[in-house]
Amino acid sequence: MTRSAVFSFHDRLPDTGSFFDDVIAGLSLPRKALPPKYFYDERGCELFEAICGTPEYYPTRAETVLMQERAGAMARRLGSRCALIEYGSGSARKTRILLDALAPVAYVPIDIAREQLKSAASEIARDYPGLEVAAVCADYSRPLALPEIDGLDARRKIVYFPGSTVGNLTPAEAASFLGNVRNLVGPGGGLLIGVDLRKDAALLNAAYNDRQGVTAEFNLNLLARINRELGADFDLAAFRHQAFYNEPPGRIEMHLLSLRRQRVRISGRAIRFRAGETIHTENSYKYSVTGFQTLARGAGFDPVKWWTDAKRLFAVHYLEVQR
Ligand code: AVI
Repeated sequence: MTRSAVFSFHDRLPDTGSFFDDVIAGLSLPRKALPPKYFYDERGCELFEAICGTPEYYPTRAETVLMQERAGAMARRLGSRCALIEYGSGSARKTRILLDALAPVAYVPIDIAREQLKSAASEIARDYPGLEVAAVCADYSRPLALPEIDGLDARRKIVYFPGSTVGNLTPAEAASFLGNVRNLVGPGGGLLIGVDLRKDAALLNAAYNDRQGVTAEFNLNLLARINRELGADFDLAAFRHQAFYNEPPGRIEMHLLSLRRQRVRISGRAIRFRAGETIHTENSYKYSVTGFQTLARGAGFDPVKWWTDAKRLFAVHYLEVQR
């Protein structure tokens, strides 16, 4: 008997009104900033995929090799017959390595990028017959409720959060995010999370300033998106990509630098820029193993096990809810 794909799609994304409000609020701050979650429109997703393939951007390759080498050991730690919930599933390439080793009963991918989520999740449903796939389009930086699918409540829940996206939150935001995850998975639940490690500044600076300029285009696409979706008139040639490692807090900062004094209109609102002023578009925090474990403990998780690659570029941590 062939088993058919079980696939459902749950749309929980706020409307574009919140995009406009967030953009105006961010650009009205004394130090202008925009939330990095808005990078990921269709073009942004394509550009992020391209970043992952640049010679300089090591995290994706390091994490993929780590998953290929250690997925069996990870699956043994996580235990079988669980429900796997993935945050920021994107193209879900690393997920397949984990799904092959873990064989969960349900897979709940959650992402803000609707089209990419739809296609990646439906392909997984097709390729893993018998696996219940319930995709949720949502902003997982806020608390969320899981879709009501058969038997989910009774299953041990494991959240998978690869890609070091936790690094795009400040440590305080990361602590509150981990607290939300702890509440979602509940007692007995776990979290498998990919975290980029601290390392030499030269390697980090190169990773966010690739020679082909893909990261620059990814950063500038945020302004292009605001032009497209909110009817703004950003002149992309009047802004430049900037990324650097800020050693004391241990984070890469990405900015868009205004090359001249200028005024931009966004749906009738005027925003002024000084020459040399920046919009802070992203932080990417890097954590030592102990630094991340301390953060996790503070959010109610026990660190159980961690794995790294041969070059010690990247770590995957497995955490369980404290008893
Ligand atoms: C998604 N996130 C973990 C990436 C990072 O490395 O912080 C986003 C990125 N920004 C520039 N390059 C990649």
